[in-house]
Amino acid sequence: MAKRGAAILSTTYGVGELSAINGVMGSRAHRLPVFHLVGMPGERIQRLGLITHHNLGDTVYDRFQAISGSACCVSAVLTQDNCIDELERVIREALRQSMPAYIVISELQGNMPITGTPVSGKPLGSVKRQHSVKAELDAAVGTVLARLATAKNPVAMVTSLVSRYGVRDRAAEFVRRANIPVATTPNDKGTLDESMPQFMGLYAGALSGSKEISDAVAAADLVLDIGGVVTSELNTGMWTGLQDPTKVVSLHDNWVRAGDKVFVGAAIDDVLEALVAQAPARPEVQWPRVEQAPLVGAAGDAISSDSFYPRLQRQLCSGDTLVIETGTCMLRLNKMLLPAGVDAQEQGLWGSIGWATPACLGVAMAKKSGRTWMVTGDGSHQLTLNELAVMGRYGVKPRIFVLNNGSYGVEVVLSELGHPYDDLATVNYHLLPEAFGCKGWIVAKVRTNAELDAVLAKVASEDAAAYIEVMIPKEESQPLPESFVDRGYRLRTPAVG
Ligand SMILES: Cc1ncc(C[n+]2csc(CCOP(=O)(O)OP(=O)(O)O)c2C)c(N)n1
Ligand SMILES: [Mg+2]
Repeated sequence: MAKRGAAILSTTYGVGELSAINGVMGSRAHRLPVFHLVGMPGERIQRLGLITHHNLGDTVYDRFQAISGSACCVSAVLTQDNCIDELERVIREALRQSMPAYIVISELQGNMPITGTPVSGKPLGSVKRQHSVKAELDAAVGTVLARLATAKNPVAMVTSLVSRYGVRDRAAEFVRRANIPVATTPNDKGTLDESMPQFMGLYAGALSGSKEISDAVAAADLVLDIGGVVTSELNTGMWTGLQDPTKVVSLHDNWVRAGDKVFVGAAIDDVLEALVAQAPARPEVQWPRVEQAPLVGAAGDAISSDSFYPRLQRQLCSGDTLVIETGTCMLRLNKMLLPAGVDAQEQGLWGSIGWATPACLGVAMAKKSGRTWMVTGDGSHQLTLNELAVMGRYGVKPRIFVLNNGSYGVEVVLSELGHPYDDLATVNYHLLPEAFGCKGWIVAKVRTNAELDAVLAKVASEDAAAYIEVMIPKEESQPLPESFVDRGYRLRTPAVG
């Protein structure tokens, strides 16, 4: 997004905007500036007090503004008279905070001539998002450099916020030049090129990619958090990965924290630029490396997660994007090493299932080169699978894997077996592309490793969209130990006395 600009979402008054609010709130959680445009009854209707549809049969016309507005960091009701000023304010604020904006315009105002002279701006992708205060910036950078100079075992973590502010390459350049081992948390999968020599793998406390990675972070005397790691339970291995605050220096969007020192007015792009220029390279040191998982599973065996992911991993090439749905696949894919030049998109914090299928459509439409891959569970896919029709209509060519285990499998993992509400309706997913008018797609339903290998070879050799229904045994989803689940949900009250 950051280099290209921002997205606009237009929905219908009331019914449409309320349906969209989950997605808009997800964009807020993941710091994406989406402009949500909504119409409303015109002023003639309002002044006459007429009752309209998409409302409750009364004359409260602004009923939804507080609801939709709360998903956004800024909002405006546009009129022909205020729209130039208001749009400038709204655009500026949405970009500054990298969060959605809510814009309402009545059906009448939408057709009015604008008062004033429109400002000729820059493409959104090139607008400077935050401005620094020099004294604070210098002090922040000086503090980071001083902490780096005295650290014996620094590690870095780079979060997706750097992508939101268009400084992902700058952050990677800093890590490379300074030669600091770096990890990413589950929410930040795909932010870094995982082939970079300093990359250690996934960090999530006890649920890290390997014990070596969690040990390396535990042994660090400085954790340079570039972007502000989200400390939710799922992002920290049920809070086992929370850091001692005295060890952490965090670079946020426009502020820096080092222990009890806080610098405000230190924009992340300016901080990183200064660090790239000034941080000395550390000498060669050893750190853990995440390895490519081995190919397992005999040809005639039923596909399992263990056999599926390494095969998928070997299909990904530089320039590709992998869209990851919330569910069992996210737990697996977060640990999978992405090949050089492959990035990933996921919604780990907000975690609304059904996100990935339309996100895959969006990514496939936005990408100018490289392929878009998507892995989703069947339960998640059921929420939004109608977007396949839109993919077919616009001729985009995603490579989609629907993992059919007939269940909300990760719910079983996080609770217990035997709840009928975790079972799903039986759907013949592989028939959907045909039903939705998707032409020229590679479509298959695969049960064995040999069938999977055959269709992957076809996908690799053709420039075509693909939709693969992958049968995964339901029995794979087994509950985690109770003690572990309790730690996440804080179910147990500590014994008294
Ligand atoms: C909108 C929404 N509803 C419910 C949930 C809770 N939830 C998280 S994962 C999940 C199940 C996902 O099932 P599926 O996509 O089939 O993946 P599996 O784990 O079976 O591979 C559910 C219900 C959620 N995250 N979002
Ligand atoms: Mg499932």
